[in-house]
Amino acid sequence: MDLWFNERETDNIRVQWKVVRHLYSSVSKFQRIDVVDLAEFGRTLVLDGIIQTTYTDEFIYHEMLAHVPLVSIPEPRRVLVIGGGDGGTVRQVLKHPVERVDLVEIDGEVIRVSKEFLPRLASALNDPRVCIHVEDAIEYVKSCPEKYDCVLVDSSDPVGPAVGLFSGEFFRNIAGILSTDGILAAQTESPLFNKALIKGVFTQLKGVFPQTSFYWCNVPSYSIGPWSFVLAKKTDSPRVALRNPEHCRYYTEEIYQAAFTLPGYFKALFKE
Ligand code: AG3
Repeated sequence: MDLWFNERETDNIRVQWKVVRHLYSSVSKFQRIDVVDLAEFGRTLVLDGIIQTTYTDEFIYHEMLAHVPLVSIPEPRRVLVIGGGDGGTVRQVLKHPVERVDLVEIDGEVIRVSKEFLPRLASALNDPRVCIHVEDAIEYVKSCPEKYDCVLVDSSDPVGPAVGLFSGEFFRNIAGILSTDGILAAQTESPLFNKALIKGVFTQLKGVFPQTSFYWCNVPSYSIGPWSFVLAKKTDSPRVALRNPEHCRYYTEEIYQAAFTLPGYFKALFKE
């Protein structure tokens, strides 16, 4: 029997993926969680009907979210990952000589399901340097007494529990818990289909951080093409010599340089 998962990308775009096996389905306090094996893409985590990560291309997104900021500051020691309950971002962060990684994920079920069905990513969460907090990051960053060298926002799309993770207040609170040379990186969706979101993030961050830039890559399982990230620094400090983390499949120094070269339509978002 042919089983196809119909993913809604926008109101007007749906994409179909061939399902080899439907392994898990539940509804948590926050969202519907599914795990499927997709043809070509392999083991896949789906939240509220949207693909979050697949074994075949997760490395592209997770390497770009983690390594670009982590090689941009001298000595990242303490890192905060917001969202990212599948463990893919933490796994990349641990390739750096960090002392501690705090993961703040609102939905403990995502962590549990990922540990069971996506162990290649989620086993990173068992590393002794990782401390897991199952709570709302919006509250966490308001009252957290810690200082971080790097904060990574690995959120889902800006609907439901993730809406507040793109707001000005959230970014201001992050600035407050970053160390003097601290850096923030966040996933910021598709520059073609989420223009308003990217413009909003730019405006909010510009008011808080002296240096804000966007970079991008292609993540095939986010099937509407290019995917964007924002990088914001607290100081104007010059970029440090880039260090290559071990065992990357996507990230290289050349990719770092290239990723900040934005296509015209993307650059135009900051002029309109
Ligand atoms: N977070 C971003 C997924 C966005 C997918 N959206 C879409 N295709 N419309 C992924 C979390 C992985 N750790």
